[in-house]
Amino acid sequence: MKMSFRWFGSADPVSLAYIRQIPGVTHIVSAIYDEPVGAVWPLAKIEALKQQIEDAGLAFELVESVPVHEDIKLGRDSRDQLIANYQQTLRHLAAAGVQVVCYNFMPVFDWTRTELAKQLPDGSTCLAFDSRQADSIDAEKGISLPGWDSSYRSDELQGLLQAYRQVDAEQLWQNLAYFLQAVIPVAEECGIKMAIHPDDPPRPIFGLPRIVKNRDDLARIVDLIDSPANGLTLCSGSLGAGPQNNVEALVREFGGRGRIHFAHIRNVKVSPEGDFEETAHLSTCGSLDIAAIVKAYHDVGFAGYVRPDHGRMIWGETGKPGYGLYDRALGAVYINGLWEAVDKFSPEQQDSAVPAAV
Ligand code: DNO
Ligand code: MN
Repeated sequence: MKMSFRWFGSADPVSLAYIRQIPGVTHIVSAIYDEPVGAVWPLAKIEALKQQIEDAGLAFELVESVPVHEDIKLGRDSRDQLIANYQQTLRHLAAAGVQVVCYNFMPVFDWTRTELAKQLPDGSTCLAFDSRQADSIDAEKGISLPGWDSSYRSDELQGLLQAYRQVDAEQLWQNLAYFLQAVIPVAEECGIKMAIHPDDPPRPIFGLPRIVKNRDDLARIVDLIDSPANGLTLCSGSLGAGPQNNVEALVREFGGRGRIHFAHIRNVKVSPEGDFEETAHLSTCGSLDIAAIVKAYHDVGFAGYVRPDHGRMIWGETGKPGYGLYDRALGAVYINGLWEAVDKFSPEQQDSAVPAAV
């Protein structure tokens, strides 16, 4: 298991120098943030990013995310050119030594929350989702939820929502298959592993379809193209917010098949309706048994990348909600601690510690 930490580039208030001080964090996961969605990421920019990360004593082998243009998800005519650009970006990333590319196929909205700073009893704040509040929003009358509606002008947003009226879940599946059929052979050729991130939360939202929500969806995706290059980012917090999902079982099934390339590990406290708040990573703080999840990764021989996903805001920290330094650092150290214990005291290690009989 290789421990990584997300870094949003030079504008990130969390510096590489600080990330380097977190014990056991060896890798940075980042992206090129100043290219428009759909453009080819220039090799020179990727190499400059890699250099900056390596100068800080860390490694750059994974990207989150190379965003998929809405025209690809919508199946518009322009998709072939956009897919060709995506392929070229993958070639450039591979040339710079990138191994894993995380992406998602969520229409219009990436992760969605109804609150970005919900107060927890200990005084920290976290990201939270209330399904009744989300469902009461009529997206076509305009959306005012925190955090994510800023990337579109309202006429653009309305245009997109209208276009998606023609795209139901089955059509979205067809469009994902079309994308993967073009992209996976290129990924195979240049040695990149693609890793789709699940929908967050794992349910349809604002009338838009979502197709990466549960075990059957993940199985359908990996079976679309049976290649190790067609893999998963298994996000415990996203999938775990679906009361139908058993994250430990998902790790065993898809990790056992060698199809998890990137593990996002975080905890959530979930209600039976699927409302949730993001808690500290510790198992006792949320609904997920993080120790059992880490053990499942160990049991399947997981050798891929992991990162603590979102964290709370603690100790007076301000900045990008979910992406402060302190709670994510605690998460990284906790996960590493679980891994060390599981690894050290696993039956295989015990066996190898016993001197061979003479
Ligand atoms: C949520 C986060 C997301 C994720 C993107 C991947 O769990 O991990 O921001 O990075 O959806 O494309
Ligand atoms: Mn995630």
